[in-house]
Amino acid sequence: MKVGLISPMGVESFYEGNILSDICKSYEELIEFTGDDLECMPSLGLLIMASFFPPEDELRYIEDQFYRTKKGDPSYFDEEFDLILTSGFTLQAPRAYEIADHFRSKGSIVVIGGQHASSLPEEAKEHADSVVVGEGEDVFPALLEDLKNGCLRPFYYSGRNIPADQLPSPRFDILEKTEKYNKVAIQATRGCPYLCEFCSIKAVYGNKYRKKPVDVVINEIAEAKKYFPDFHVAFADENMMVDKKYSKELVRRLIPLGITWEAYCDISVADDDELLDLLREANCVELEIGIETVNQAALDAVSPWKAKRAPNYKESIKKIQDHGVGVMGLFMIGFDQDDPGIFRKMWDFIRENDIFEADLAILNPLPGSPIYERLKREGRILSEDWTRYSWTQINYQPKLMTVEELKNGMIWLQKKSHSPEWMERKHSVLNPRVKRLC
Ligand code: B12
Ligand code: SF4
Repeated sequence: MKVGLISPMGVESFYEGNILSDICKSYEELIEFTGDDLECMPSLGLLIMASFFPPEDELRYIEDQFYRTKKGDPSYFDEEFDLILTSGFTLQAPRAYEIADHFRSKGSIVVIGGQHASSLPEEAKEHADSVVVGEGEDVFPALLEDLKNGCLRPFYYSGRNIPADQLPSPRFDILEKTEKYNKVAIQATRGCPYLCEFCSIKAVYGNKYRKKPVDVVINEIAEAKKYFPDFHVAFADENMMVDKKYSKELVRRLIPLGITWEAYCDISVADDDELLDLLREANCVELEIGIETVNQAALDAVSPWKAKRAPNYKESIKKIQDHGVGVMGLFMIGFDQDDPGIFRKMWDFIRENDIFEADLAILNPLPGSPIYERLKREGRILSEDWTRYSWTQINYQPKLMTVEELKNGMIWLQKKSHSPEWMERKHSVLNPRVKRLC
């Protein structure tokens, strides 16, 4: 069997209505504006599904964005496949559907899984022969068996969280053009014990926190390293440092690997001095931490756990950065408790705390999240065009400001956080302080 595993492209950074296109006029300008390159990494979900095929099957992993053309279809559209697997989060869904429709029309069987398909399986089914909801490892072997026997079912629902010591390792060996990736996703833990109203990961993973054996994670990193000339690990965990004992064991084992890496975690990482020392020693260059907002009333409403931690945000951020690890603060704006004063307050917080990097997002009601259900019930969803579902578009009716106020405030905030003065401060004061190692 010839199998195409196709990771669909997200959307371009420039298109009408997107706040970035109000600030920059080209991709090159955007890179100059942000001072950073856009992240590019292979789909871990597809690489894991690849591990279920027997050696006699021919597997071809295709990174859609590597084949994009200004006009017309990408060249791989001419190839023939018996089976197509595709995946993606919400922003990728429209492109995943185009790919699925194209290959179905040529007679391939198409299976879709991933974050968006797990959140809206009926929608995904319109473009696929079969949809996998939740953790693929749980049902994919049965799906392949059914396919062989000619009785593929329309939906496969994963009914459980697979114990982490039973998870197969991704097939990095099937990747092509690995020099084009600037990061590699590795997963050590799954799930998150908390519940934030805007988060959609429960649609796939539930909230049972699971940890892969440390040996397995280290082996996966060593295996992946063989294939990437430029190797930097971005852990794909929702919330990596929840279990401090496990984290310390893992981070200690990363030290001799001599790699650079980053991870998503919550602010409680600051509670453990020993862990912070290890992070620095293990070349952790950045921790992406969901701080969300400086508006305590908003946090109280959307994230009770984070609301309790908020009074200590300041000292926690300082402690992490004093250990030489940069904090990328993940922020969201547009909560029901946010009025037009929020933009100035956010900027003051970022500046006063010298946050190494600020990821400023417009609140987005992602399918699969509780906030999507609530705003839908309240009739406040303005668009379900999934190509708009990045942080740069407004897709719902805000409560204490107009859509225009939210948009203009975000543009102001983006300009502030990328201003030459702030960039200068980052280079002269922050960079040396966090000793960014990559
Ligand atoms: C790595 C990552 C990225 C990478 C993407 C890499 C890639 N090619 O996939 C990059 C950095 C590019 C990225 C970008 C963004 N991301 Co992101 N990202 C992640 C992250 C941290 C890890 C994804 C991952 O590898 N998970 C591990 C794998 C194993 O899980 P999985 O893909 O869900 O796969 C499992 C199942 O879904 C299923 N499965 C998946 N695919 C398939 C396919 C088949 C055929 C089958 C059978 C099963 C199956 O089985 C797998 C194993 O159980 C997640 C958070 C998370 N932990 O999931 C966010 C996440 C996916 N990202 C998210 C978002 C919002 C974004 C952005 C839109 C952020 C932004 N605001 O700009 C941007 C998009 C930019 C763009 N223009 O495209 C959201 C998506 C929510 C949603 N519903 O859309 C997530 C869930 C984070 C969150 N908590 O909100 N992201
Ligand atoms: S936003 Fe982060 S802390 Fe909140 S539920 Fe999602 S993964 Fe957990």
